[in-house]
Amino acid sequence: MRSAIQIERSAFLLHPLAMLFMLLAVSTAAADDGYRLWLRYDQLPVAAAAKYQPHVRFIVVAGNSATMDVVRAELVKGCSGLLGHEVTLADTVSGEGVILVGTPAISREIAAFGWSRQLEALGKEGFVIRSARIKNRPAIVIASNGEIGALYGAYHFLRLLQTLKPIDRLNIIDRPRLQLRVLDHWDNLDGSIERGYAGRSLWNWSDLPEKLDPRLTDYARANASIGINGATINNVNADARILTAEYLRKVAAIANVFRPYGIRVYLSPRFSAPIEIGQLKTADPLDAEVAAWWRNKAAEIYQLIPDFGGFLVKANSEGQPGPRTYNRTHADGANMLAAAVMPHRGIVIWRAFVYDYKPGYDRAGAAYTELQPFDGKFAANVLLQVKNGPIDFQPREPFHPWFVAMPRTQVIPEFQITQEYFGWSNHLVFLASMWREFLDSDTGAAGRGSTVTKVIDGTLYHQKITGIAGVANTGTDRNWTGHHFAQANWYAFGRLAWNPDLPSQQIANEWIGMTLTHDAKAGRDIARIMLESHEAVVDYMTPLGLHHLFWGGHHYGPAPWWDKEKREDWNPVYFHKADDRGIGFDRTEKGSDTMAQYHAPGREKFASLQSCPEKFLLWFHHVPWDYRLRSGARLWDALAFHYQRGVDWTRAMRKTWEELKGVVDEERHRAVAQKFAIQERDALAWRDACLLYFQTFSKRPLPRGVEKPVKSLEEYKAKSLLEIDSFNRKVDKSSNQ
Ligand code: GCV
Repeated sequence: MRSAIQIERSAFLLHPLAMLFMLLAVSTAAADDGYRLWLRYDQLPVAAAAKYQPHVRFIVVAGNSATMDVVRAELVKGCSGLLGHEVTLADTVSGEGVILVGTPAISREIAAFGWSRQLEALGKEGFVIRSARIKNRPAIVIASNGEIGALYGAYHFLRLLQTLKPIDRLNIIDRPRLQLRVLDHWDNLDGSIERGYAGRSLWNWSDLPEKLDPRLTDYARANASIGINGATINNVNADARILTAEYLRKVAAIANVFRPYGIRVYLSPRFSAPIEIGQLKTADPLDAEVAAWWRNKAAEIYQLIPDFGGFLVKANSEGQPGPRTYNRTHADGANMLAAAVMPHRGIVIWRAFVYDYKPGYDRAGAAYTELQPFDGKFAANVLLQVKNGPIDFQPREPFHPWFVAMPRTQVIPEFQITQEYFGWSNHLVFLASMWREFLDSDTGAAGRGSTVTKVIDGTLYHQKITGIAGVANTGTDRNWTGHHFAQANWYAFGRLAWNPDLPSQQIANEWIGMTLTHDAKAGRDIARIMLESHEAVVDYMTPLGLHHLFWGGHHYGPAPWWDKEKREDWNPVYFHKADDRGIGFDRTEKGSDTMAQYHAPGREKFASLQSCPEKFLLWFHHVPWDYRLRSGARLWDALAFHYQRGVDWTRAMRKTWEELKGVVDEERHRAVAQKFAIQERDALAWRDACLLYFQTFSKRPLPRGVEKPVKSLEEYKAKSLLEIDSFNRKVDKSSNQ
């Protein structure tokens, strides 16, 4: 056995895979700057490693393909690192402690198990991981019907080791619940990122296609490890040039890097591209020449990128061109593009973020009014992508009524992983809790328990293509996401996309174990911080259903007084409607009646002041300042308590983190501690600015227990939090709302 492996190893060194392996090794050289994300593979605690050692000695990976080479490289690197001894590749199963990976098509041993039917049912991305016997010796088998499934299985196995799970009696059967699990990058061709807070774009357009940054490979590894299988690589506020031959060659180079990892590339086309780069006079979707232009463009793309995913389109939204420009419907536009990609099995993801302004309307209801009449009118390869809430990625929103409004339309949710409305990459907020709240929301569509998850995974409306998208928070910052803890949101998005039922606690625990520490007490403390963080941020930014109180344009920090935007529905004053009587947006039948877009019985629950969940109170109701909440506190006092509670939490969190010095490595500990200092300072400003401003209407004193504001309202109004910044933040110049 030993000599066989040695021969195998020397052959391996000549193999192109060896180069990839060495490349991966180089990327781990720098200690704890966060670059390695959750794929650190540092040695496990000695006792755990000792337990694993007899089970993990040799890796046997069937097949010769780029994907199976990745499986080899990742398992050797991962197992060797974690166990602290060299785990080697072998070409046949003999001896004990073998991990065998493959598909029935490429591995005789796996075919011999007779699992083919089960593997078929799990699809090309599903897998089993089993303790089995091969040649009468114990082994661990990672099997799938597809090579990408085998890769996912390998990452799952590594996660078991990384999170110290037992591996002596394995029988894991897993498959992704949603088909399309896509990251949307709002990356511009000049390298900037709209709402990006972690450096520049990862795609270096001027170097491509000749030079491929190794970081592209590490990006693909990270995504594959959590099951993400798509990336839309340019901004939905699109530049038509992305579809020129010059750029498509660059896109193809990226797609080639991603392919072995099961990641398909998507593009955001500009609807007016036929005019801008095609020299046509119109982009009218019903014009024959326009449709032909898109058909040819699709054929050109698929010639270069045979597994191209399709188009993600922002049309007639916030100034973007679209079919409405030509008096056509959204369905006309989407279906025309869908016809162009259909012969290549491509799809069109049409964003439902449309809110044509009408005086006196309610922005929260606009998409429904505009698109609901087209339910059932979209082509079979069109999906509508809907933000989780009806406004715009606010710290807390009720679920978008769309998730029950379009039973004959394929709908996928869009999350925002990048923290546009969450203190950018300066605040710790673990978004899994918010996404869980959304996914668990009971839509009432088909009786109790009709959760959003059941809508989007096809259980309720049987949609054929399912999926989910997340606006990426990645960039060229060494740690990828700006804040070390923001990596957890990328991780959480992938894990929930794979299984929308995963508890936030499990996701947090996994990430902490893989990324920060195996110390049990420290792990519990960090998990508590993460799990409490969303509620705390809501407390100090927008409690009790308030929304969009952000400084205009850059959306960093509070400006509830803001009324300068040209559209009234871009102004905070439009959203909170504070006056002498009270505060909140009346969406009941006495107000905008947007509540009617929800399904009973949820609708009735929201409609009554008494039964409306207090976390959504001011979202749905304009409530008098003296209204008594369930706690007995008056609304004004309760509002103030929420703001204070948020600030208190930031202080407690800083203390807990301080106590973790020495448990978490110094470099990341210090970086996070500095971010926490900013977070506390910002929370304080949020509390003071909002309470001082709302007090001009409530005319009531701050209740006992709420601290006196540090500055005056005028001072808070004079400068945004970015301008008083002493931590060298970069201002996002984009001014889109
Ligand atoms: C890409 C919000 C953001 C914009 C973003 C838009 C969208 O309005 O502020 O930056 O544009 O959403 O989702 O299209």
